[in-house]
Amino acid sequence: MQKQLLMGDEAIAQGAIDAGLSGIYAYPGTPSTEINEFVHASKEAKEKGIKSSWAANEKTAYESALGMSYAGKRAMVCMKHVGLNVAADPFVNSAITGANGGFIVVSADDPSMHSSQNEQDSRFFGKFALMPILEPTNQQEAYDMVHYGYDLSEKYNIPVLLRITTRLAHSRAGVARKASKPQNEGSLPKNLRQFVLLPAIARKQYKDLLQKQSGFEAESEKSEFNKYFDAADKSLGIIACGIGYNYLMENYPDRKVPHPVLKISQYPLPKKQIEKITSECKEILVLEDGYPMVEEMLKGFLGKGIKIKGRLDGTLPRDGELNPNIVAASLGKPNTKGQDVPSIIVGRPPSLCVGCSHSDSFLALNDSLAKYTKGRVFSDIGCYTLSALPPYESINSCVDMGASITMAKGAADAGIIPAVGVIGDSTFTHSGMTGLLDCVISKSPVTIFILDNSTTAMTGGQPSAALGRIIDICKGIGVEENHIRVIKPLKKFHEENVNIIKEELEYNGVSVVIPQRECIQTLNKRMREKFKNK
Ligand SMILES: Cc1ncc(C[n+]2csc(CCOP(=O)(O)OP(=O)(O)O)c2C)c(N)n1
Ligand code: SF4
Repeated sequence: MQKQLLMGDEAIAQGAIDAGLSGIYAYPGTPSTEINEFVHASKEAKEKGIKSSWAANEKTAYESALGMSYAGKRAMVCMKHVGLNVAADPFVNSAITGANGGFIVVSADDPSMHSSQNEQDSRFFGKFALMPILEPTNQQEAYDMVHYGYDLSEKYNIPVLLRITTRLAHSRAGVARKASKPQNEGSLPKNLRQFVLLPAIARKQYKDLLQKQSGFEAESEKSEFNKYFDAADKSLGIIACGIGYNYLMENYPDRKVPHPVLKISQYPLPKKQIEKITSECKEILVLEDGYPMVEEMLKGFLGKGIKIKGRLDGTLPRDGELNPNIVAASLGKPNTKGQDVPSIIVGRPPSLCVGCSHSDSFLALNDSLAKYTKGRVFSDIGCYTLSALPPYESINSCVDMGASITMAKGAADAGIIPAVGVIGDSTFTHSGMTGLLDCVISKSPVTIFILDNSTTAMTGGQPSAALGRIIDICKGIGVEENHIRVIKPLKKFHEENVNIIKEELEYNGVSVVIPQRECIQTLNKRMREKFKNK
């Protein structure tokens, strides 16, 4: 079959479609978003009746995928690395329930934080949950690993974590596809108590999970994805994990590395192969994109024995993503860095689009808060976070999805009044609703802005679960109807909006202000499509 040029994310999606996927669930987040988008847009997936859904958050996505696996079908859930924090409860527990139909969990890490609040390494989560982990080196492996991962998942009845990083997710390479597999017929778990984690059952299941570990290790030992390449110069041995192997090979265009190399793309670590390279070589260099997980494991607590080089001893930077140049420097090779960026190219700080509804909302909020001291606006994650920058400088926090409302509550409890929370519509249904309920229950004096632009703009305009529901949700949660105020964020309504906001800032209870105007990017897109179809 001819190769297809695919991004890492697309290779995973195509791999899943070809490997008999029945359902994929996701909440958008860079760099994972394109996996579900690809399945969503795939004609083939539609013809095969594959379910593809955007969930309200990563936890609900995870549990829906687990339910599909329970029914004996092959399932996938995708998220960015911080999404795995949100889904951590079902993630860790599902290692104990195990899977029925093949279940792959894709977590896309973002070392260097291109578009994230942190650069946590999902491999630690996989290790913590005692799950097998796959970490592709390139797009072809990403595709192949989905097929392999489903077989592994069904062989051991275990969810499998597929960990990728930004560069692999978003760069393209030729991918050869395999023959397409039919979907599973569907079957209930043989043991109907498998998913019932009552303590007595969970204790037994946990022992089963522990027993499976030797099997997982044996699979890693013989895995086609973990390879030992021998070489003459044993002064150094290189352990290269995931995309780190790609960066290493870019430094050897003839593919002849003078030192032994152990390529790792499947965990738990293959102990025998690790023993071989560490016993044969004088020093070890560990290349891993993310935290120094393997390096730490090899060093041990006391750091005695063979010299291990990597991120911990300064051979490689402790933070940020790897690249071929950084790897070259760690090998003592000349810097292959390209030409400097010409001075004519100036950096452009990110900013809200011209005409963005958030812009009018923040101008109104700023004017309403003018008589108070600064430091009262707790925000969240979305396009609106850009209001931290000039010319708005409106917000004072951005921690994790949903934290705006609850931080405002805590600050109000501490006496900061008025305390304002600012959250986007998608973020509100992701994890803001429960915080609002906390506010209502304790009658906190907070003013919550739910910026309703009818989409999940920051990640490219996926549908928002909040669409058309925000007012009813707020009412349902118990916010008083006369303190749910809808405004139109447009310059011509500025004075009117400022007055409404001021009234709510003065109210000694929970009030919600909902600026409602569609994101101009999705509006433009909708209009273009409308005219195209005319
Ligand atoms: C736990 C988690 N999941 C996903 C993301 C990626 N992400 C950042 S903001 C955002 C949603 C933004 O949508 P919305 O709240 O509607 O604000 P908008 O961008 O439309 O202004 C998403 C999905 C994230 N940062 N954290
Ligand atoms: S994409 Fe939409 S929400 Fe984001 S800055 Fe642009 S107009 Fe505003």
